[in-house]
Amino acid sequence: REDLKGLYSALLVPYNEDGSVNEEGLRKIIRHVIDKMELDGLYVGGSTGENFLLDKETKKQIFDIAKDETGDAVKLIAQVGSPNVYEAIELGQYATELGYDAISAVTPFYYKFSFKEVKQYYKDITDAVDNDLIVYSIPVLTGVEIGLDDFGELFELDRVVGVKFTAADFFLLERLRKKFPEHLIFSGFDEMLLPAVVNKVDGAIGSTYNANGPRSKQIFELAKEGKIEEALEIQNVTNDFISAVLENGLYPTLKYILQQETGSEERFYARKPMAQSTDAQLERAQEIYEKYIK
Ligand code: NGF
Repeated sequence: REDLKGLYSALLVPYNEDGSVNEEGLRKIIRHVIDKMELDGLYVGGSTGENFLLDKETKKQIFDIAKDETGDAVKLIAQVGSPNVYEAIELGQYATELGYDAISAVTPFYYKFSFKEVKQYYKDITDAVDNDLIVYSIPVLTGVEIGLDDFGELFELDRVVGVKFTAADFFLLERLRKKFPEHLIFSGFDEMLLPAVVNKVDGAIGSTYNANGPRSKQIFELAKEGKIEEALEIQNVTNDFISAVLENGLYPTLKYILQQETGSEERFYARKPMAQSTDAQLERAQEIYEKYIK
């Protein structure tokens, strides 16, 4: 799947105060990512979209809006995973019918599933959905660690074409790349984009690319060309930005910046039980916006 390579927005979703999707705001964010950030694709239904706080119908609504606004302009990957495998299958079929280029599924979490159970989960999804699948591994949030040999077993499943690797384990990343040159590896931590590209990942999916797209693209391209010093300089500035964002609160800060960048009057709310931004956070977000993005 050469066609899936590239830089993806982990799509941020703005909500209304009552928890419903702010459709107009979401469409504006999608336009911003495609037209101004010029990214290669959208990863819809991930952590950054607060997906795991949503009911099934709202997840479908977001898949609908993203496809409708995007058309065929960029690649679309639908994150459909859930410990409720029946829902994952239904969402995978739904997104596939809509025309999504691939699906992705987070490792099942909450219960301490054995690897055998995790593998069966991916087999059940890929048997039932006529689309390629990217495993979403994010141990920092799920607590589920997958080792080199286990990745090998998952990659043997028909239609498992790669992994979204959100971890700081560069030893494992290097081993994965060497052992599975044919599978897609997407890096998940934006602050580690440069070392990930040095390790020859095929692309990256991240929250901050929604706002910091141009620098991220430069890092990606320069590193691929072997211009490491130049790429590092941009990663340094990028990481000043990301440090400030993380210190002030990841989603509140990105929501504020995207509200400004898209010229949306309506505030971009979080979905409960995520807390809403405080005035102090909004003030600091404005400073970060002016310093690094505007
Ligand atoms: O937010 C997290 C949690 N990770 C994202 C990204 O891997 C999540 C990452 O961009 C994602 O792709 C998704 O929405 O599913 C970070 O926000 C960023 O590197 C700042 O730490 O770890």
